[in-house]
Amino acid sequence: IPDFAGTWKMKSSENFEELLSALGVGFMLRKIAVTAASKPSVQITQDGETLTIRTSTSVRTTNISFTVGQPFSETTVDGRPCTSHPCWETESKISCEQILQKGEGPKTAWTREITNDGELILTMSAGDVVCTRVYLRE
Ligand code: TDA
Repeated sequence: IPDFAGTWKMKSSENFEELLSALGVGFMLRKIAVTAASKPSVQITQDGETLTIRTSTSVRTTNISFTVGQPFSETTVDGRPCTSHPCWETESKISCEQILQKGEGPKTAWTREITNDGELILTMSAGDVVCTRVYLRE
C-alpha cells in the first residue's frame, strides 16, 4: 500500500478552471475558486487503506475520510453531495467514481496516486474534462 500521509503543497495544476466550466460554474465563482485553489494546503493521514484528507483554501476547507473499497459521502468540487466509490486502479492509484445524490450533471470522478518519485497526483474529471494537480511533500 502506498504512503499518502503527509502535508502536501501544490506544484502544478492543469485544467482546474475548465473543470469548473464543465460543471456549469459561472464566471465570477470560477475566478474566485481558481484563485483560492491555487494555494491549497492538503494534509493526509493514513491507517492502512483508510485515508483522511483535509484540503484547505481561503474559501473552503473539506475533510473526507474513507476506506478504499467502501462507499462514502462527499461533495463534488462544485459542492454537490455525492456518493463516492474508491477502489484501487493500480497498486499505487486510487480511483473514485462519484454518483450525485440528487439531480443530474456530468459524470465526475477523481484519482489519487503516489508516483515513484513520491509525488501525489490528483486528477478530477467531469465528463471529458480532466484536471491534473501535482503535489510535493512539504
Ligand atoms: O484538492 O487540490 C484540491 C482541490 C482543491 C479545490 C478547492 C476549491 C476551492 C473553491 C471551490 C469553490 C467552487 C465554487 C463552485
